[in-house]
Amino acid sequence: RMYKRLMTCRGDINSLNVPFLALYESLIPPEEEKAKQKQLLTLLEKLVSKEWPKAQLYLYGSCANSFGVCKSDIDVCLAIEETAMDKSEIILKLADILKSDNLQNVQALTRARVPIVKLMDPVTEISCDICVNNLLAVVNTKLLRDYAQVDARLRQLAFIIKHWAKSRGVNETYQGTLSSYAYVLMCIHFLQMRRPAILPCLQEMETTYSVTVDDIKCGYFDEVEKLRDFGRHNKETIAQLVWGFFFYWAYCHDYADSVISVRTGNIISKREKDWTRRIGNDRHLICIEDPFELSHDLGRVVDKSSIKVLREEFERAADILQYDSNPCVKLFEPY
Ligand code: 3AT
Ligand code: MG
Repeated sequence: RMYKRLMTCRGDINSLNVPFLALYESLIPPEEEKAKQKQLLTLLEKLVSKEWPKAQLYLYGSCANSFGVCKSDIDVCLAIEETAMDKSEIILKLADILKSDNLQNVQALTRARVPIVKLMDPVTEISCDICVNNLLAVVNTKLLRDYAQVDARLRQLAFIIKHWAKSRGVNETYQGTLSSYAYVLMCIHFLQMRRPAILPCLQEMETTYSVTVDDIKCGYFDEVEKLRDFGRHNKETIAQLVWGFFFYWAYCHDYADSVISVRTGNIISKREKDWTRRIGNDRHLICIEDPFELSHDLGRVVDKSSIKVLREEFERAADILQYDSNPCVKLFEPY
């Protein structure tokens, strides 16, 4: 009965379009911020090239995938062919190089899952994480950025979902909730599944961009300027989509059997992936396939207690959007 009652959203849902779009606009980083990021990247390039003339730096993550809100940290990848040193040694060496300049709080985190150097640049006041040879992240950053070009509603939806997740404390992988990257994939998948579809499945189309990284072939259609009117037959508004997103994750997703897959633009079964039982620390309680690293479930950080937290938050959000008299305030209330 609950399901039936909730199947259609409230009649005045579109009154939320204005506040949602205002929130989205307020989260977009100003142009000066982009310029400062470039400035810091140029400084880092100069310092790194003294030691490693052939090395390259790439921006990745939210500063480059177009899903970054204002005042985010930046993520940088150092691409280097260095056979004499292992990753930890490179990280330590990199930290030494950067310490010699007037960068602040330079720290080498060699034991993290992804080893990084952290630092803060006092001139631009930007904090930055630098990883080594994590080129899959550079490629998945491009995929996300390309999807954002297809339909403006993706960026709007993802900003609102990320803002909600941060406000509600469910964007903390170390506490068993989901990464920003996972939330953006959930948004892309949700828009691929609308009927008519709002987003295509770029990996199922003709390959116009292709790279092989760590033996993984990453290819997809990246001429996205040709897809600008792809979603025109679907007139759903941002308010309807935000409601639909939470409604899906609260009441429709089959947590027992389903894996969401941006790669196929479809739902696939856990059996097909052999993700039906816990292996080591991978519990597969909510399954989100990485678009390129197919054995990688972005939900693997979620455990028995955090899945409860997540699902309760999805239900809370869906119910607020359905019944609350002031949903825009309530939805983002700090937890
Ligand atoms: P924030 O705005 O910083 O919250 P973000 O998009 O920068 O969002 P993260 O800082 O969580 O997201 O991650 C930075 C990038 O690293 C995003 C993605 O390109 C890559 N990445 C993150 N987690 C994973 C993962 N589990 N598997 C593969 N790539 C990942
Ligand atoms: Mg980031």
